Amino acid sequence: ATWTEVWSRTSGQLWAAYGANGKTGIAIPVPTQYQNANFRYRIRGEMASGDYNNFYVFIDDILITSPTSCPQLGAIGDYVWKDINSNGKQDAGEPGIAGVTVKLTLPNATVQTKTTDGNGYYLFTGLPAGAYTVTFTTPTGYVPTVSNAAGVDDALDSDPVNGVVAVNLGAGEVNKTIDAGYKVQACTNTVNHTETFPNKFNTYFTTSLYNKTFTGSSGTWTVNSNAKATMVVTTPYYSPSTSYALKVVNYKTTGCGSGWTKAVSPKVDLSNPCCPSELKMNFTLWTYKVVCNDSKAKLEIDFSRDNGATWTEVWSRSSGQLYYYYGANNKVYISIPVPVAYQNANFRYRIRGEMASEDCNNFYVFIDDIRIGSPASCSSSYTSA
Ligand SMILES: [Ca+2]
Ligand SMILES: [Ca+2]
Ligand SMILES: [Ca+2]
Ligand SMILES: [Ca+2]
Repeated sequence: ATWTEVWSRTSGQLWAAYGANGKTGIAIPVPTQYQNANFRYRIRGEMASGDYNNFYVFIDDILITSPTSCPQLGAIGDYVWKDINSNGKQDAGEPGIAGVTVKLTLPNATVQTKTTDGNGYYLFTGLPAGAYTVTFTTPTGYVPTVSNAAGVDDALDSDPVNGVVAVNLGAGEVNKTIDAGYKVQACTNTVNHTETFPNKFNTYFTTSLYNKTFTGSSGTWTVNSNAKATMVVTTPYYSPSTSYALKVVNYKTTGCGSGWTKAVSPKVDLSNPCCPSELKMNFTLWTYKVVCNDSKAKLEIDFSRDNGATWTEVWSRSSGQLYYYYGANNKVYISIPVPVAYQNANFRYRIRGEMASEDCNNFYVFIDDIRIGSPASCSSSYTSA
């Protein structure tokens, strides 16, 4: 598209230098910007309007050569890896990451692009001495590990700061210490839960909950009807050491010798937590008029796989214990471990209450903030979705 003139002679100059039908060899330097690059050349002739002699050029031997003082060329590379233990060091067993885009800005501001190979390697070659910039593109699902970690050899560390490394390359230098480490980003799954309360929900409480707003760890919800209340909870990202409010349950048993009254939760989806071990459910719990002293009156919380066919008791208190620990109309916060069998799986839980025959006081439980969290000691070697 754009041509640069490198040699031009008039016909008088041509005649003076070569004569008619003269055969000669001429040397024309290749311009600097076309050295070490692909280029084309063209030959153009023009005849004056008053002169009808013919004009021929025949070229039969083109040589492209290099001077003996050619600059020594170097290279910059060479590795992008998965820093599983997040220490900023290339440790044994930590694999390379393929397909990562790496850009090299040359001293003349032009940019070259490479992609890491199947083993995480890249290499820019044919580089004269000068000031370069290497820019790494963070691969999807990863975040950068610590840069230039203290005490780690430069040959084994991660170099980019905000994705960029400045490199001063000497003549003929091959620098393979420009490496980048990444760790797996926390999972980014969100889940919406909707819960509708049963009719006459508010009548279970001495103070109506109508129009009351409650705040959980992941948002707020409002009781928007006297008859029913709907809550939508969007969980935050599943990641270690965070928790989220899940649903609301109310529970009531009343009357003498009422036997078990059950409340069963919707299915709880834990099929894709980042850190499935040591999950706990935390309940905020109100009790009302727990005055029964008969041990036959009690409250239980059970877990089951998602079909609810087989229940496992995980928490049980008699009314005497409830009263002893929490008193009447109290608000408490309890933590119940999710059984191992239900971690990383779908499950339901149920709350059951039983009233003794000789005690006719009412018995209520209201749970408004259920959280499923992971411990802060979660391993960093979990994998993303
Ligand atoms: Ca490491
Ligand atoms: Ca370094
Ligand atoms: Ca390095
Ligand atoms: Ca390296």
